[in-house]
Amino acid sequence: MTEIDTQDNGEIQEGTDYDVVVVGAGFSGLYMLHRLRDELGLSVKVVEKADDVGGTWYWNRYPGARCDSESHIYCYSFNDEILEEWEWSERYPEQPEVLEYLQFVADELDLRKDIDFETEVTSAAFDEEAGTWTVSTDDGDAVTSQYFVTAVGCLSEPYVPDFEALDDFEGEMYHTGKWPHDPVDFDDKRVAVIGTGATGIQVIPEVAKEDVERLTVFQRTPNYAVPARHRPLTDEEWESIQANYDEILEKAHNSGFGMPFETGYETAADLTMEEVEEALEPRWQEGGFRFLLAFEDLLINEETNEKVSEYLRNKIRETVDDPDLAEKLAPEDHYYGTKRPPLHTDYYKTYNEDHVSLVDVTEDPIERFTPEGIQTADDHYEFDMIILATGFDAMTGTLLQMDIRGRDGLTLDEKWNDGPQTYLGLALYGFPNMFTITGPQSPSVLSNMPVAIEHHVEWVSDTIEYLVDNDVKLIEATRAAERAWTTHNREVAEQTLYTTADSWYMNENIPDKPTVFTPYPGGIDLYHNTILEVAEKGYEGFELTEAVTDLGREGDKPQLSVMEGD
Ligand code: NA7
Repeated sequence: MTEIDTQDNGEIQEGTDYDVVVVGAGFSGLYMLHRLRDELGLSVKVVEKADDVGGTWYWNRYPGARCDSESHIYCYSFNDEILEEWEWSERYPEQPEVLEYLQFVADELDLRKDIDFETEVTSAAFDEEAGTWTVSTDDGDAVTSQYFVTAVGCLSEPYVPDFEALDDFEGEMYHTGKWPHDPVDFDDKRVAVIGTGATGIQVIPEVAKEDVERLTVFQRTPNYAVPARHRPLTDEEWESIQANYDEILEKAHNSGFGMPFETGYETAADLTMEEVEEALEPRWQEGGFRFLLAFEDLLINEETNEKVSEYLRNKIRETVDDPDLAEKLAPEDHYYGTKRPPLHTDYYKTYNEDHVSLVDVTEDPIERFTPEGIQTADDHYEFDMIILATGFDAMTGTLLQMDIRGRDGLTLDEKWNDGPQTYLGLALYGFPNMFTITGPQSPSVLSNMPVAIEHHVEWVSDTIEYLVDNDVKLIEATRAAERAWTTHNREVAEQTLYTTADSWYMNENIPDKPTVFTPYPGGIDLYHNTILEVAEKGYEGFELTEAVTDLGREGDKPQLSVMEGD
């Protein structure tokens, strides 16, 4: 155990170095620190791998990296001064602007002094006798705390497919999720991009615009992308946002996706294709996620979805000059919105450029990397640079990296062997006093993230306040509540079209990961009411323990991966 400098913190709870250790200094970790330290007066240590705040927005610096939520709602709502002082410049914030915003918040709230940067959590273990967490870091230190909060984001563990001889490639190779901080020079280079998810769709047009000799895109599955219609925000727009900010944010916080947009029609099932086009066209012209909300049953009704998907395929056919290429870019394998729906700026048009080409790896698979480039079944392609836009070990990847151990030394890895099991996506049976901000089985990636984050951070800090006020030492989800939530999550997902797609929502992008729908698909409004109700009912589904000695009850040991129906 190392010496802890406690000068900057408030009173330390007897027996631990900190009241709370938080992992991560992105949107969640920063707000968690502020709530716990400045509003509850607790001693908090935040541990962050990067050398600055920002989380996702620290790492994802690739050309074209931009948030698909509109800037005025991709922000904190809890602080009026921050809302008034910060002015977004464009409709969607680009990565540097979001990063700057989070740096601004960190400065305004004086958060940096309680963050250990360039420090990685290597393990977190619950000590049953003491009823505390011991959090170890890669610098050899370890600290104890009463509560352990993960604020690690949902897309923080870059995924690199196991391509044969990947390391043989002698040119430059970058993963979009770990993009260099120094400028990357594209001039006269032969560049490959592997992957056409939301990231590939952002990076491809930007790289094509650079002075590259040629750009070759390796596509496994095409994606439906809707135009972002990105542009600077005018003074009038910003004034109107400011004048109505409270109402806008309240609407976002009480909506299904965390966005203040109106839904359109109930269904497209009984509409002709012409009527569907008429309904969709204004939303297409307006751009952005309003398109998703044109029909309320988009994600539960195959007939509606097929019409919307066909509309989108037709848009691709209208834009791409080469009809064969257009068909390759038009998805037929999944329904629109069942994979994360990307927004784009000039994505499809980019394929009309002479120096841009597509390799469909379902027809011509990648066999291996070579020192000069990529060998497919049919061809050898030479490159100076390969960009991997191959996604993330989403939602559970970063949590599983950390060697988290609960009661009886049960590891998270063992517990989630058959897929994540949580109570409300916030807490785990067998892991007392641990909370997961935007954890698996919470709405997280199916919503505008800052909204989901604020709901969680506020719930966790209100809960800790309740525990402190009521002299409760330990809180733990019951096994029954966890099972019920896991079953509920699965049952709600099965009522939707989400489960029909091979997506990262289903963990399908990572070989050997159990196929299970991971975020909570019931809507952020419904979900938020549920967690508030749980608290109002005296933390229904949780066991609250006043003395640490009550812990470790005989016959109530955490079980390995028990799913309902196993
Ligand atoms: P995604 O959405 O997981 O996309 C990854 C892409 O990489 C996708 O097109 C994959 O094809 C492709 N991929 C993955 N493995 C391979 C192999 N082995 N060969 C060829 N192509 C491959 O990640 P993104 O970074 O685009 O987006 C993640 C989220 O970050 C995004 O939704 C935003 O919320 C921010 P596939 O579709 O699986 O066939």
